[in-house]
Amino acid sequence: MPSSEGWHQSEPASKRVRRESTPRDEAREGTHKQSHRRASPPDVNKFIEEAPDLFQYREKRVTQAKRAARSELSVSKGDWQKHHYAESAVLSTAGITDNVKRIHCNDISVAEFAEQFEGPRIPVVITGLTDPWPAAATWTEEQLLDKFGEHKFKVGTDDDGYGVRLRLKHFLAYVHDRDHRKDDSPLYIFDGTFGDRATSKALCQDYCMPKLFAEDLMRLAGEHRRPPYRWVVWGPARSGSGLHIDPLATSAWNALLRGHKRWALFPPGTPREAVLPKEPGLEREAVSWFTRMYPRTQAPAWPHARPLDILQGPGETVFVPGGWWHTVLNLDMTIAVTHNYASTASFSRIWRHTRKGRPKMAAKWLAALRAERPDLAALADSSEAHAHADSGPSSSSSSSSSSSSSSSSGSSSSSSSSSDSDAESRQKKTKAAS
Ligand SMILES: O=C(O)CCC(=O)C(=O)O
Repeated sequence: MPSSEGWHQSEPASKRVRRESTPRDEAREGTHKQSHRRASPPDVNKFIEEAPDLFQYREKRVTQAKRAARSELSVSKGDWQKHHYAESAVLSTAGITDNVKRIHCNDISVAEFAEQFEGPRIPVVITGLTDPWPAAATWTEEQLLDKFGEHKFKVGTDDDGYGVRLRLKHFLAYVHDRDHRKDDSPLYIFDGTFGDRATSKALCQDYCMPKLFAEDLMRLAGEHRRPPYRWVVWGPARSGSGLHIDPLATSAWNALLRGHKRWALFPPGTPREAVLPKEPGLEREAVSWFTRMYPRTQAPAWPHARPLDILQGPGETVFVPGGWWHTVLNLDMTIAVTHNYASTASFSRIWRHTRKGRPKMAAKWLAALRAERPDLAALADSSEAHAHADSGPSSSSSSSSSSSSSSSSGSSSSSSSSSDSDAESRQKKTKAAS
């Protein structure tokens, strides 16, 4: 990816799409005026083709995608709207206090970030990272439609594990359609292949790897061998990602260009059955989780760590350390990009999970590390030696569980129990990206 040097915002921030400001936004506007300026809403007609034959064609494609992505829901019986979440208060952030620290990217060095956040695994929101990206100006619905309208992005996974894809022009028409707009948990573009496909890989030129995350050790395993690691995540209000832990104990950064996301995060070690009890819908749908589960975590008698709450605005990047449970609800139309990565600070834990979950890839990775990072190869060797000497159960499997990145529209399986293997979650995430 190109470096950020020499990049300019080619469109005024005032053109950016956003919902009405909340008091929290106004407060932030004081410090990040440029990325929080009010913008006029998009011209909905641009996305909706009114010609009846085109309307029918689009409806057919959308219905096919819905049926494939959520076969348990009947489109014709209205199952997509049966919970009436569109009329509920689930998008209200009244009473939610964002309790995660903000740092500006220019105020912290890579070494300080590793010491203060990556090593101790502390979530943080970074501001300013996306300011120099072309995407800060060009990832508007209108411009994405112009450039990528014909490209089929992934909006879900079917029952056989294959990606369900929809042209962006159809997806955006779906998002703005007055009937589909009431879907409980709408379709969500959650696409891990955009960087590999001829008609979407230009998106990679629109942002750069932030210096804080640039180490990205898994790239040493080779672009085609490493697990899926980058996703564009674009979706409307009430779409989102069900509660999960990211695979192989990797950390993630999630940069939001447009719209607002609500996050809840639980620290490593939080028992799965506490935060994700076996109740229909909770696993897949962020909107159900926030409606039914979140209030329980606020009750005085809640016996576990309470979630960290983040209300992420445009221009903010959330750092999710490995092993943290997290779920995300889109509060309005959001346009974001997310990467998973491994760094020196988290290497030992990620190595243990990778060796166990992806042994072939681990071998190639280790060979590359021997050449490029002998210090880390030595760490891997010593953990290997410990693993052989250890006759008891593997300590790595209990330290955290892993799962696919999961969209609430079911673009991949949503989460795993602490007994799930990384191999299984890796498989889910790989399929999700197909
Ligand atoms: O929907 C989102 O933005 C969150 C994505 C996410 O949680 C993940 O990729 O692990």
